[in-house]
Amino acid sequence: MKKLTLTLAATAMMAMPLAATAKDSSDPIVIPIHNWSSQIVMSHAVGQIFESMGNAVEFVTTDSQAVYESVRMGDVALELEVWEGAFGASFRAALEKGGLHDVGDHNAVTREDWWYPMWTKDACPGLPSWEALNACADLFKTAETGDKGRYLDGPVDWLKHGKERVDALGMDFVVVNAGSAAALWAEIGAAEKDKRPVVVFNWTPNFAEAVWPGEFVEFPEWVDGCDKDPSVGPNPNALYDCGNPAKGYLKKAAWDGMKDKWPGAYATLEKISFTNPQIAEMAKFVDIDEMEPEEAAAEWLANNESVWKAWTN
Ligand code: TMO
Repeated sequence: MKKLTLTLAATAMMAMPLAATAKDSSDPIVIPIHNWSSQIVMSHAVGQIFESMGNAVEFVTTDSQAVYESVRMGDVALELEVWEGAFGASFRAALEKGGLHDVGDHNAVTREDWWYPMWTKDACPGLPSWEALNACADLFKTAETGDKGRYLDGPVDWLKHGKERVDALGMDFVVVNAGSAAALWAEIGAAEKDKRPVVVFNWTPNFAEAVWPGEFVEFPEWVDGCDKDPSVGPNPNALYDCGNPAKGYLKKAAWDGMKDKWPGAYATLEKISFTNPQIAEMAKFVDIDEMEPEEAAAEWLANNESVWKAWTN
């Protein structure tokens, strides 16, 4: 019996193409998941691609800043959405320490910043300039914010530094952090009925652009070092006195050990590249169509076989 098994195994090995000699580990590839829809759906889509190649995959929900430390240590294998605006600083810090590397950019241009639906501009026609927004601060007053305007920022772990920016630029706004991405969409949705002016954190690519036409507020242009060197940006004594990059990158990152442990999956990761419309659609499946992320990922893969199958050879 034992002999027969060995013979079968040997036969199977001989039938394998030479290129498959470096085989992926059977340990699960651990993929981190965060708190916005495109990242969750994309992570499941890539997990399902890896599974189609015979790999085991596990998902773990992690903080979106601390994850760079987790990738560096190999606790998770990769990160699929490194947004320049929100995570560039944590990514760069982890790169300097070593243990993770840049696996290239998606074919996408990203922006994350203060944003308003178009009806807000009807009430404050000087927009999109930040000075015009500030002159209209009265329009955004709420009971909670007193005589200052309300700005609903993203959840705290996205580290948008809204409060620091308000201080650095001397703005008449109070920054409130949303508890979740869903709270941002609820704020816009609630304002829509009576076209109440609102300004909230938003980003692109995202489903929101197809639902609510809108614009980003134009702050002083991002300059490298604006988050590290007070002399950079218009206020010589403050950090965060610039907008986020208007043409930010969206990168993939991997643990340095991934290449040797799962060479097949790593080769696919190198080729993976999603576009702005593809990423926006992933978010839409969850935020508009109310699919579960796994289901949304499967739907996306079923509709786009020619896109992702090319990444697996
Ligand atoms: C990290 N995000 C895309 C939500 O700005």
